[in-house]
Amino acid sequence: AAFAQTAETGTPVPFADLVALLERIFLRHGTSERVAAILAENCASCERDGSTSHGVFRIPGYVGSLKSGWVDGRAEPTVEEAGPAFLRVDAANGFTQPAFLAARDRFLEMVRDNGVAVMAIRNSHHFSALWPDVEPFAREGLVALSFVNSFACVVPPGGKAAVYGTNPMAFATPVAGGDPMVFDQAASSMANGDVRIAAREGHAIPAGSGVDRDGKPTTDPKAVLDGGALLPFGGHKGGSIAFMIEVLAAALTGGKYSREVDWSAHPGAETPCTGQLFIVIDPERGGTGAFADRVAGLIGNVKEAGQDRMPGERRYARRARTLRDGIPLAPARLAELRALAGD
Ligand code: NDP
Ligand code: PYC
Repeated sequence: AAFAQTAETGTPVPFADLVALLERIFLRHGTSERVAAILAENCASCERDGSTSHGVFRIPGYVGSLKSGWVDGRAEPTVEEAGPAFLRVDAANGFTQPAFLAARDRFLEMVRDNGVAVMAIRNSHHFSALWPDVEPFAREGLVALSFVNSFACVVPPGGKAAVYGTNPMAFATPVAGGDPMVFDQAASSMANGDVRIAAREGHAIPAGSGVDRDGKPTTDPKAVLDGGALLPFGGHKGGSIAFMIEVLAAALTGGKYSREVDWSAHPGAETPCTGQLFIVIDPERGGTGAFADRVAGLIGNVKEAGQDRMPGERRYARRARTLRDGIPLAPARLAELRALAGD
């Protein structure tokens, strides 16, 4: 993440061991085996790739939601065909990723048959990064876009009350001869997870990121979390993107708007229950026969022009390193995870 420091020191834990440890935590707190396996793989992948704001730091939040009864760790999603290229998925108050994966095979058939398809997921708790959802599509030769809304913690530009969530969007495209190009970014100045990490570690946040409870600019993460709010990135332009994501991920799917998320009766809950939209396109339907080469060419142009790093490259480099050397986890964090697993 842009702000949180990725831990590079600590006990190196092999990826498979981290997945197994997280799986035990989910199972111990009431999920089905399938849900535990999916969430453990997803969360360990975030930690592996250095997506620190959505790695193991989030495990107490997942547990809080499960323990408080806010989320159903055993939910059975339902998948409904709303047209030849439109799937509607009701996650039934469960986590989003198991609902998404339950529909994914049929969704891929729709994309192949029609050149494009939409998946609209509702009643779903997404508490992770989005890149794990979209990167695999690009590895299968497809272009993928996804949008999620979260919970009200972002004020519209010039506004006083939080209306939007941090509302991430992700884009993935195949690239000839290389890994997919994937960007995955919040519509806010920074992710709420990074604000929480800053508060925990006693760092200020960058000027212009957020406001306190009186609407005054602040660099104190605790003031943002305690009645304040984040700002959209890029002023009114980020505000419009946050708006679009509320429309696509909530109004269109039937999920809740970020400002409708009300977990006040579930102390400890942290996973917003909203919606997620996917739009996946088969780029071969463009008829150029050279799509992935063209994208590789564009990346070449961007790099020649002076951009030293494409989105996704940092993650891939860290993935290669941690798969070889293990994922460094601070001893206190590892102890906390083992305690949650009942080890
Ligand atoms: P960042 O600002 O850290 O990164 C955004 C994107 O920009 C990433 O693809 C990143 O690539 C890329 N990037 C970062 N720095 C550079 C650079 N110098 N040059 C080129 N590319 C760069 O992300 P955010 O803080 O906005 O979001 C962090 C995570 O939080 C995301 O994964 C998001 O999905 C998640 N999130 C989830 C929410 C939810 O409701 N589930 C809500 C809000 C956020 P790379 O990854 O390779 O560094
Ligand atoms: O980091 O902004 C965030 C976030 C919200 C929900 C999940 N992550």
